[in-house]
Amino acid sequence: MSHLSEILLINPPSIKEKTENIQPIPYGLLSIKLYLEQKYFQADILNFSSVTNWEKISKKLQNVQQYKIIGITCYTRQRFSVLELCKLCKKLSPTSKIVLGGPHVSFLDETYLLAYSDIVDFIIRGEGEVPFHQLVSVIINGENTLDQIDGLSYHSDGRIIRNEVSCKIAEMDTFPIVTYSLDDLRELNKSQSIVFHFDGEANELIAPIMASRGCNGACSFCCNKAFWGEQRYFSRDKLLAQVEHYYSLGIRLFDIYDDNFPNNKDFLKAFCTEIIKKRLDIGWWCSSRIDALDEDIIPLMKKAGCFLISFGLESGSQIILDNLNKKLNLSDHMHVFEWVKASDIDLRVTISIGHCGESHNTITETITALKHIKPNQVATYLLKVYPGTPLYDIFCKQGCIEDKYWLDYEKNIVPFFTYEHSIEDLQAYQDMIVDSLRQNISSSCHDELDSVELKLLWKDSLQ
Ligand code: B12
Ligand code: SF4
Repeated sequence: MSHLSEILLINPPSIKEKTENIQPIPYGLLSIKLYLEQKYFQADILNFSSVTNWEKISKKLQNVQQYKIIGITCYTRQRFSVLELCKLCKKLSPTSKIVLGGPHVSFLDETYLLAYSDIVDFIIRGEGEVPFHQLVSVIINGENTLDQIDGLSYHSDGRIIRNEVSCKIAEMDTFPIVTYSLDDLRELNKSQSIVFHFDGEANELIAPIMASRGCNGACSFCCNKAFWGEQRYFSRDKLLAQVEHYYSLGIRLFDIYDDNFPNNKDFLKAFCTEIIKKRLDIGWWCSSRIDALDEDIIPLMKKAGCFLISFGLESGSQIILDNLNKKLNLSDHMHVFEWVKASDIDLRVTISIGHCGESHNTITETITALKHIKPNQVATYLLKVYPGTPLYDIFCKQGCIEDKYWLDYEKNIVPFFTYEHSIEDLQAYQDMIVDSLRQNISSSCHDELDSVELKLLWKDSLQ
């Protein structure tokens, strides 16, 4: 006899924000569902990423009363729709407990719990699998107590209680291998960003895989360090099992979601060697810090199917790199780009515009660096401020923002870092970069007004 699930996990829409939610079933939400299954709890997932009106969502939530716990992912970009969804769920099922998790609410838990005490019951800060399972055990089985749950924030006698986060040390291999169904992969692959990166191969299905969480960097605009802590890897065999699962379904292309996949050289070497030994005919791309790669490993990565590496260059100016706490000397690592190109791996760099100290001169340095590096792809963004980042703290201290900003439906989706420059200045800097590359651009893609992706061709005559 099948048992009705008492746990619902929801990927929110982006109706209020009027943006595209490019995550049809976020990797993290799927990981939580699969982790619960390991612990013998069944959870249903509702994916509202492409739903554009609340009537449809209400209809899909008709049976919501059956769920004792409703968990919703909250990234900054969907924060208003998440609140609308909480209101709707509480209206339809007042006794269900609503739990939020994800990088936005993890750093604004008190703000949200105080402002929305009627519709948000719990917030889990940071990594979700273990604490969500602990919470489910308390609510459904009456096991343990709330104060034993890592990283849980909740109401108690008119106060907000914030439990310490300690489960970051959970062994990665205790988590499940995340595998999407073919239908979900098809949905995921509609994302503009994926189509752009994989170009001609866009007809083939691409699967996201992950070897690690966290990053050894601590850049000022990124919440990674505060969110995940030190970088932790799955075992090589666990990653291989993920690849081989998809391989057996005919999938040959992989998007490695890690922030700095190559950081652990032994892991990378062992992974590439196994792919080659097993003759898995796959293609994959990954992100890397510039200081994570050495000359020997890059040809091995190529042999194992790596066709693109994306580097968070951010700027060609050492002053800016120091200001944003990149913790590397660019001139010491410029040869990495040469090694990548020499191995016939496509080179992508991302540039963020508007850090402390940005000026006409630093932008000129960035342009000079780009012309020297000659990447195949460049993505430029105007710097935005996300909660949980050192940049956000600077913005707060300067009185440019306060936590309640995020609750105001009238406010811009995510604020630009306008501490030193206006948005117009930042756009002018972005135009400077794009204009300087104009004759090398083979195609471009404007994800939004503030972000431009370029594919570049470098002919000898233009060098
Ligand atoms: C892959 C990725 C992308 C892909 C998305 C592909 C896809 N279709 O999903 C691409 C490249 C397209 C992308 C784009 C962007 N991204 Co992105 N991306 C990531 C990345 C590297 C991995 C996401 C992931 O799957 N993580 C792994 C899973 C396991 O983690 P998770 O989803 O966070 O889930 C865990 C917890 O959050 C928590 N949790 C999550 N949901 C829930 C729900 C409940 C109920 C509970 C209890 C817990 C919980 O538990 C989960 C398991 O531990 C993260 C950085 C990172 N390392 O996480 C950035 C990240 C998510 N991206 C970010 C940003 C800012 C962007 C962009 C806006 C960047 C830009 N300038 O354009 C765009 C816009 C996206 C959009 N339109 O919405 C930020 C989000 C910050 C924020 N506060 O929201 C992150 C965190 C990077 C960072 N450190 O700043 N991104
Ligand atoms: S290197 Fe990338 S992922 Fe790591 S802290 Fe810096 S921006 Fe974040």
